[in-house]
Amino acid sequence: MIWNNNKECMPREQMRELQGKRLHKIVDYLYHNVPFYRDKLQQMDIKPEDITSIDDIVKLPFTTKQDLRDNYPFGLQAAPQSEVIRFHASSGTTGNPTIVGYTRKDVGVWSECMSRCLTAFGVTRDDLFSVAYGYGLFTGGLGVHYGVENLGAAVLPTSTGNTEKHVRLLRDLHVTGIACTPSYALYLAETMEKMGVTKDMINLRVGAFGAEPWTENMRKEIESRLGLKGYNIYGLSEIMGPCVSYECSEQNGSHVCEDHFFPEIVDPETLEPLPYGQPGELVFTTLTKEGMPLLRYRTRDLCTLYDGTCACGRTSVRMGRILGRTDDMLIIRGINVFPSQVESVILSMPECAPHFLLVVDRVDNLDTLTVQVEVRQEYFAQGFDTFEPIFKLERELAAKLRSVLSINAKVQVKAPGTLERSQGKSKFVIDNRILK
Ligand code: DLL
Repeated sequence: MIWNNNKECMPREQMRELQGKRLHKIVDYLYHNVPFYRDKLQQMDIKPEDITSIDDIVKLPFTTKQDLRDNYPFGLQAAPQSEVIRFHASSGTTGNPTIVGYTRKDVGVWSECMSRCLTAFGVTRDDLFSVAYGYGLFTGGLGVHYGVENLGAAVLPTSTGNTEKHVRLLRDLHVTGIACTPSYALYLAETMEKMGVTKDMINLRVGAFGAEPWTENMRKEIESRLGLKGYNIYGLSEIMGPCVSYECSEQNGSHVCEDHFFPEIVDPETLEPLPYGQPGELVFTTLTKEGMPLLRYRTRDLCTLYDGTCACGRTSVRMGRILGRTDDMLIIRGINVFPSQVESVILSMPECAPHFLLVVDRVDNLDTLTVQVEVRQEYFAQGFDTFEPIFKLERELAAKLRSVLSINAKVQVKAPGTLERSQGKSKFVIDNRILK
């Protein structure tokens, strides 16, 4: 099913024309309302009338997270305060958080795009949808909430926390859909198992998972433990929130809401645009936003874009899975390591549960990597409480990690349930080097 046939299946030429018109308008709007952009454009000798087609996007300046921090809190806001009806803030581990203001029209566009996502996942007015992303400054909770309501399905605003109560509600209210982080979905499955609630006792059939990287193996695991079909949803607060792109029934990449968010891939070093099919840093320009529009915002997410009509009928550009982030890439003894590489090795071993932690340290001026991973309950029950099978698993895992990462990692296999669980985004890395 398609929510907005006109936009989601628009012929490519027509879409590019629409994007070009919208780009001109947004550049003009920023030029007249945001001194930061006016200064940048003037320095580059660009006037709004120079931007006449979407191809002109390459002439425009990039925007970085640092620009948002430097202009904290309202420096990049284009709409007057009286027009803003909501604020969200992105979680920043360092420095100021990013404050994003939305006008009434922005919230409407957001709900529209969220309804596109949910419809692509097969959600209808007959569904009861539990929104278990955090409600609050994070965009996950309220963002999905408004989309469910806009579509006409019923929303159960469970948010995070009190997972046992959540399980009881899923069972008693015959909840059919759920939105949460993939790691929370696994935590929910664990809680259900502890409570003796099997997947046959609940009615979940569709899951909207995102806000953090996840893999095909995690998808299989969540689907089999919760008895649903899991779909990817991607987004970021600076651009809107959840809804920037979404999978369809083909699950062959995530369709970008391109009439609102124009995607590009650039080389993160040279910032040169890269063609479809080549991985690089994902960059977005908001084409219709009023509150805080951004030109060529560098997401720091690494991925690949694909064009071509999808078998589902949508014509929009698709994003591959997020391969990593330019800023969560660890450099360990000079070698680039992405947590997602470690995850894929761990998930390829049947004995390992999808719960792991990378601990990076510096001992005698030498970087060390320790990978802690939990063993699955069923293996633990079969003798993993003795040392020998644990040592064997540690050796096997270390050898596999060495062949994939080209560095030696120390592996520590842990008992089930011992690594800390997160209800929001998971923390996969502790880098003790930063503290020294
Ligand atoms: O995480 C918005 C969101 C909420 C998306 C709920 C999906 C569902 P931020 O907190 O600003 O916004 O974090 C954005 O999270 O740049 C990615 O690195 C990561 N991310 C989001 N969705 C995915 C995904 C929300 N599906 C940052 N796969 C982004 C991988 C994701 N990473």
